[in-house]
Amino acid sequence: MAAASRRLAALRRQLAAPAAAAVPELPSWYAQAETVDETVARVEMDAASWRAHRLSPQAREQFDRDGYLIIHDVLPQADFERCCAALDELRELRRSQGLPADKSVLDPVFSSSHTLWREEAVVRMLKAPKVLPKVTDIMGWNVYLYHGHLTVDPPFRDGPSVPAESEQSPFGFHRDSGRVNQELEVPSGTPVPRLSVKAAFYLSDLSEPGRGQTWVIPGTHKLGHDSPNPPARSGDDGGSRQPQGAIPLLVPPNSCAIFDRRLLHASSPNWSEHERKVIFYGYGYRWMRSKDVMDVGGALQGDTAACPVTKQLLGWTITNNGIFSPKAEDVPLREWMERHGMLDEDVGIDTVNHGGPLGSYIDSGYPWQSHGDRPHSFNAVKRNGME
Ligand SMILES: O=C(O)CCC(=O)C(=O)O
Ligand SMILES: [Fe+2]
Repeated sequence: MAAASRRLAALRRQLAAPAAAAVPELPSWYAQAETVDETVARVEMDAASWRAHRLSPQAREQFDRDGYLIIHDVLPQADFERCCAALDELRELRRSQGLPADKSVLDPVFSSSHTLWREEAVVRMLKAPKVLPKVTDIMGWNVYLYHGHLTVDPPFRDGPSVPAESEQSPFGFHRDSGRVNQELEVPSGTPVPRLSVKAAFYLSDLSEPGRGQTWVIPGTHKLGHDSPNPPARSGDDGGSRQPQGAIPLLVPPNSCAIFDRRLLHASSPNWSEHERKVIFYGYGYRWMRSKDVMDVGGALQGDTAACPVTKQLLGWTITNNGIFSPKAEDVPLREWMERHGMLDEDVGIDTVNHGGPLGSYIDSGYPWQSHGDRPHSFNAVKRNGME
């Protein structure tokens, strides 16, 4: 009883004199009163290379028609090897933690449960010079990594053994992003908006069938959102059991497939003696929520040495409002593109928030939002009648 009343008295004292509220420390980048010029000067990207790797008219036509594109020799050799080695290391870590040898390693890339993301080549891959210019030509500049995951699929446990196509179970064809496909208000029979594309970096050799290829059904990104998946075939004629039109992406190591998230696609079992290694980077609009654990994204965003475009791609923003109505400081990718003359109609809709009551309110309240001498020279570029 006495003990209980002592505890109660202690509790009362505590409530009467609460400890000073702990003010969380601001991440270091908040404190940087950096001008946009300074930010853009720190961007580590090569404009000539960017121009060379934009979406060609043929590639755009192919992407619009089929819903995907393949890029070969996508990473510089040294980065390719470093990414492979980093995945090997992660596989060893997971095995040492008890993941059975016949189970795939499936992890988010920017998670504190491993250190893959400490490999600079993995982070650099966010801005892969042959990929990012194509992503922005498809999506525009207001993008970030809403989804980054990896898979290391072990060789088939009983040795290589690819079942006859007519005996393979139908794979799990799907559109990405779950409820997005149900909850947007679009008329029956029309597709929902694209919202994101995925870049699959195939690090292992997937040029022979049965090695765990991604399968796609070309053109299905244009189907109505409520159209059912094409039915699996019976295989009775000795042919494939996959839906009509489905094909595997047969690609050599160091290839990338950029695909529209609405494209019906599926992973397939690895029946080969080769390990399959893939890193998937999903680029969505900055106002979309992240689909994966990104608990080290903040650490990288706070890294004052990091390339500002890398930070944007990891979700960096000056204010939350800037997620929806970005100012120049929120979107260094756009800023860099503008200064290198890349903001033409092919990169889509181009507006940033330069004022109005909310803009000025935010300006007055946040000293680190320095605009420098930047002239307000944004052009609103219209494309396909959209604004
Ligand atoms: O593993 C694969 O090949 C495809 C995975 C997938 O469906 C995805 O990343 O959206
Ligand atoms: Fe998927």
